[in-house]
Amino acid sequence: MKLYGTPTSPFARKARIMLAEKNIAHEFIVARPSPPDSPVPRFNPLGKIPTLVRDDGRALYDSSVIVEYLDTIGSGPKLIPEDFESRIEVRRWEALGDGVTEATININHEYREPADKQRGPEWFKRQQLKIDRGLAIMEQDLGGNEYCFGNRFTLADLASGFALDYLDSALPDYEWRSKHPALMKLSSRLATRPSFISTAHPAKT
Ligand SMILES: N[C@@H](CCC(=O)N[C@@H](CS)C(=O)NCC(=O)O)C(=O)O
Repeated sequence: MKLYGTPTSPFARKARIMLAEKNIAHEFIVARPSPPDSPVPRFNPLGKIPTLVRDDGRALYDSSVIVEYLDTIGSGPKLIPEDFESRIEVRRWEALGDGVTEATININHEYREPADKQRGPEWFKRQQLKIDRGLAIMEQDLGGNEYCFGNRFTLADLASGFALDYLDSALPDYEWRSKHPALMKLSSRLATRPSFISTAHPAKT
């Protein structure tokens, strides 16, 4: 199978961490979604990464569908629980990680616009609040536990981890650690996992 994405895309990284956790052989095709000659829209009408192309040629998107597919076909412990209530709870964590990441992307992209073209402070504040409130709930729900859900690594940890790492990478001045000691510890623990190490965002030069 082939995963289309870029080394800096947070949502592609989410899928790549899952591929690594589940020991799934694949080809990582580096492709940006937006250039006119991008191969991505051929497989994904939405023109977004990650896009997974299965060996039978069928394409899957978005990251949420991709991680469920990979969790089911890969080896090792399941990262999305079977039990309904547990699955819904892990999916809620995933939604939090995805939502914090979307707000981070929005702010990061807007900063790249010329100052006179940027949306106003109210817009920035709204995005910032999504991150602030998202992290506050993650901190509260993690509490003193080692894992976001249950007693082992799941998609809930994966989702929190990719969101926090992208926040560090995209908005390095956003200081979240002092107010979120549980998330800080979680992030440090996740940073030692081979799946997080092998997919880490490239260092900025
Ligand atoms: N909800 C999507 C979000 C994916 C996404 O926003 N990907 C970005 C790169 S990180 C992208 O492809 N942006 C190009 C576009 O939106 O046209 C998912 O979970 O896969």
